[in-house]
Amino acid sequence: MSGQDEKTVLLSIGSNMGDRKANIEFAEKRLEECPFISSLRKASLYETEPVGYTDQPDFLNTCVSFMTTLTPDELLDLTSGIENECHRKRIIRWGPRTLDIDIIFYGDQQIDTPRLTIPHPRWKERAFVIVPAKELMDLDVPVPEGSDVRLFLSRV
Ligand code: X6L
Ligand code: MG
Ligand code: MG
Repeated sequence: MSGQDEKTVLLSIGSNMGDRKANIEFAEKRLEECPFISSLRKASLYETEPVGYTDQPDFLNTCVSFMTTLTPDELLDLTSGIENECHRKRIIRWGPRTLDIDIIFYGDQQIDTPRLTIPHPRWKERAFVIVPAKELMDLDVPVPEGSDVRLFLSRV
């Protein structure tokens, strides 16, 4: 497990079922205690209206960034495992969920495999991703070409 190369990762986290704040804090704690993750930073929590499928409760959304030696696939296994620990059930597409963790950036890499598309293909359209991401994306953080978060803030 875990290669040598350290990458800066940005995750989007959302919850709109159960104790939303506790679910997000659970995810942050799980990430923080992973031995292959360091320098974790948390954005503020934002209450947001549902997008995509609107007949569901409001979300709490945030982002976290950290350094990791996990590969993208290992990171996806970790985040899916945390979603499952939080009793995520996949019933309705885009429907309510206790916990959703999406990988937005993995360094400046563009990844397209059956399991993973990074950068997340629709992050630029979503205020609930951009606004918290903006709190964490410093000038010196490497991101994929065309993916400078700060350039998209004016649209939301
Ligand atoms: C047309 C068709 C326009 C579909 C937009 C947008 C679908 C976003 C899915 C869309 C479309 C999504 C969250 C959410 C979801 C969240 C808030 C999704 C997946 N996740 N709304 N809706 N926060 N506020 O985390 O992002 S479902
Ligand atoms: Mg999502
Ligand atoms: Mg997801």
